[in-house]
Amino acid sequence: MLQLPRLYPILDAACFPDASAMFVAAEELSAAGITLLQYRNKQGTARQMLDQARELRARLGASVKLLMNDRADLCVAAGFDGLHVGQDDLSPEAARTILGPTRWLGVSTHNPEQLAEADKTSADYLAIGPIFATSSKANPDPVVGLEGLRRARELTRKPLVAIGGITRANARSVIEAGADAVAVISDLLRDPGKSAEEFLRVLR
Ligand code: 3NM
Repeated sequence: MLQLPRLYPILDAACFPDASAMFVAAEELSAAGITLLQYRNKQGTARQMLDQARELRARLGASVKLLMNDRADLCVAAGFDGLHVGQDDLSPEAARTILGPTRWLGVSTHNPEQLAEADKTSADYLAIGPIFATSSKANPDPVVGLEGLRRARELTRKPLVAIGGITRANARSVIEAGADAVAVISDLLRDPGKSAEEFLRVLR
């Protein structure tokens, strides 16, 4: 089974004024010691996404595992290490046929039914959220809370990623409720390097 680092930053292209600002943030996160990063772009064209993904791969080298959001084709084309799919994307098994057996596959879930379903697939890890209120996602599902996270923990032995509204202030409580890792967008945007260092410190 895969061993996830406790901090799982997500770079959302929509949060940056341009691609170069996003690359700078990625390099700061890497210098701070993160080892896993998801690239998320809900608005770009396939070509823009592939260009940006390849640039991330080239800048970050092999010390950071890179996961693509949604797009199995771009994951493979960019030489990424894995894919993260949501409930409306390719099914885990369809994604797996494109990824092959060794790339990582993660699946978003938002309630116990989805989690139990995803647990039966070849997903390498499962995500559950939103744990807390979030403004980084359009039309988020209802908040599951720490109680929902504890229940999720009982439903799977796969590595469990918590997402949604997680900050340096509440990250520790999320790990204590049973998450193996915390996925974070907004609390890493301002001064990414310093924020990542603080996350890594509280999650140690
Ligand atoms: N997925 P922030 S919540 C991308 O519930 C995403 O599956 C969610 O951003 C889910 O750390 C979310 O700024 C947004 O809250 C996470």
